[in-house]
Amino acid sequence: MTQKQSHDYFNELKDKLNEHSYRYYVLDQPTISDAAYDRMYQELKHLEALHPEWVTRDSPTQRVGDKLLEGFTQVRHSEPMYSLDNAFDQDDVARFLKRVKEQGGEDLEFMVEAKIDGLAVALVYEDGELVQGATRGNGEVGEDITNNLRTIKSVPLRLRQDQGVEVRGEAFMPKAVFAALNTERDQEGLEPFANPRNAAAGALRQIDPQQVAKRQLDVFIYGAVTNPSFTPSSQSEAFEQLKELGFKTNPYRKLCRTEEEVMDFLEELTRVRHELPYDIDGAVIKVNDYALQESLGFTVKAPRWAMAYKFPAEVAETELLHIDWTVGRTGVVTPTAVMAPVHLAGTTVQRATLHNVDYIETLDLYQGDTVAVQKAGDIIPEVTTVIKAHRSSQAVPVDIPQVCPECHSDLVRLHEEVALRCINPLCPAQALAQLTYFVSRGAMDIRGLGQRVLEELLKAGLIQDVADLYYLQEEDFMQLPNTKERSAHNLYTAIQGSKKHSYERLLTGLGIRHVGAQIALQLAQHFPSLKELMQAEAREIEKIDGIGSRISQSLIQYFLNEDHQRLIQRLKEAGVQMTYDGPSLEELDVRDNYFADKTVVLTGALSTYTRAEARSLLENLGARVTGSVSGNTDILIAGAEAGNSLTKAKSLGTDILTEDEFIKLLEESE
Ligand code: 3BD
Repeated sequence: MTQKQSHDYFNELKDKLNEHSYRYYVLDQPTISDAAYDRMYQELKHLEALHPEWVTRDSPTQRVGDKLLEGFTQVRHSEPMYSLDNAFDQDDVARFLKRVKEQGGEDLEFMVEAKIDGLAVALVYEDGELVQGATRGNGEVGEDITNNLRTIKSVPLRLRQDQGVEVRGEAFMPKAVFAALNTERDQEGLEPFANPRNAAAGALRQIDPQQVAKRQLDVFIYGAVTNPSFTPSSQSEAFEQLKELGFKTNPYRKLCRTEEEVMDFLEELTRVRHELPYDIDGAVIKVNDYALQESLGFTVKAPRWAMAYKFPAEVAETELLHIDWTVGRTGVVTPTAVMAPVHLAGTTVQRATLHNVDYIETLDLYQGDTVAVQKAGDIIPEVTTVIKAHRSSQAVPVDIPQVCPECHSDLVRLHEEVALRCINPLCPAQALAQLTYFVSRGAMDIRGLGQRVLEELLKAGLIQDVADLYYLQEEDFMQLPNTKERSAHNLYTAIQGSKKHSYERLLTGLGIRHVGAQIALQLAQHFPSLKELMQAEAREIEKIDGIGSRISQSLIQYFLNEDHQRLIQRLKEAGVQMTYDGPSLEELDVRDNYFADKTVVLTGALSTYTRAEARSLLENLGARVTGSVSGNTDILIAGAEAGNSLTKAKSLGTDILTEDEFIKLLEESE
């Protein structure tokens, strides 16, 4: 083949791949096998490696780009992305339909669309090529997340016609992907995401597209900014044209002519919502005709021609069978209601949180009660009320345990606490919870060592406490079920590697009451070694800004305990670092930076750093980062969509920094 022929062949291959990718990811109707697709993809990659000059931005191999070093930049939308007024019941919907009909006449049409519970995004195409992708932001200004949106397989990198258009849609994480992700996070000892929406939001904020690609997001496009080459005259026509251009649109939509049709479709969506492979949280009802839309116009924030209908929270009633009491890391014993299985919001539910003893008393819960359960944030079921009318006259209140369900030692209820606590330091249930916490990201950060492995290690008698981890050999892991040489090696290396962390991580991992990661860091900055901290007197500890007797007493109690002393000794003998190696207080103070000794609150969405990163940078500069604005706050750092905190800071006259100002000051402080 000549160079020319082979380049033509390459282009044909690329076109074919794009077509199959479209059939697979957009239409959901593949016409070749995955294996055949993969062979073509590999061939394309091979040719691109031989001819780097042939690689174009719209090649299917170019979805995952480089990490962003500078964080996201802001972009102004060519036309604002409006909000929607909410309807919470059918009456609200009926009023909306009536109001619109008064202006548009009785026989106007409504497009009713499933409302995808994801994140609103905008995609800009020039000459058929994707050039920008952004978040909605505040509707006027969003963040440029082009490289992240390019990883979504149903986002066309090139349109089926070479034209310019800006479209709007909703990016989301399919339920199945979400479930798998949370299982994985659980095994790694990470907090699960509350719902697919949060998981998708977390994914789109990543600065590394490779990480985003792993999250397998998807998108539905529901609108576009009209321009001379994109001129639908109605929402139904817009959908047709969007499909022709190669966009994925949600099939759950219906053109309705009467109020009855609208209500019927809302009911249909309510019925099918849990069978859909993605979350919807309601419906959007839009006037179909664009000319009529225009004459109805907008309020300051929302179109007068559209309305969002929100599904009511689902409630189910079932019978309480018994209460499961589980012991956490700190010995707190939490109650879970075990109930007769009941169908709720798409899943069968038989367990629901009862929070704590106080909550049970407030509910006034009796054995065998009929209870109402609801999903909080639509994920974790919660018992919300007791149906007292169904209670039998002989019923008795539920039992509150006197002894730990695991180790049978007496439970205590410390004054002013809503929780019951097991205070036996040798309680095995506490041991697992404590180990899980010790290896978690915020503490010793031992990757790969999740709850499952810890459980097996405990069961095999290979460990009892956190110090034992450091005495494990590779062979020990190979005794565990399904553990091969390679993973045994990885676990061993990860544990050994964690020895050399600066000691605030160890201090966090010990799980001393009231001593979380931030307090541990402050303590480590003042006491350069664990030894010095252990010898410190309460009044020395309390000299630290923000640390009072509650924390100092907790530390002193902890270190007085001989079991704890032995544990620390064994950690030390195993070679776990017991000193601080971050910047010293002197270094922090000498720098005399803007943030030193200031009390800072972070609010709104930052685009350059995660909250945790910003917090850690500030703390390294000697600032104290707190959760809410008060008279003690020196500085508020306000990211996008800062809400109440910003209003409050303004009213208090607190110094307010924008994200840009914050970054500039950070750079000057380095
Ligand atoms: C969906 C606005 C209009 C074009 C304004 C009528 C508020 C999120 O499936 N149509 C949809 C969906 C959302 C929409 C419009 N059609 N706006 C729509 C929408 N099928 N979810 N939204 N949005 C998108 C929002 N997002 C974050 C914060 C505040 N508002």
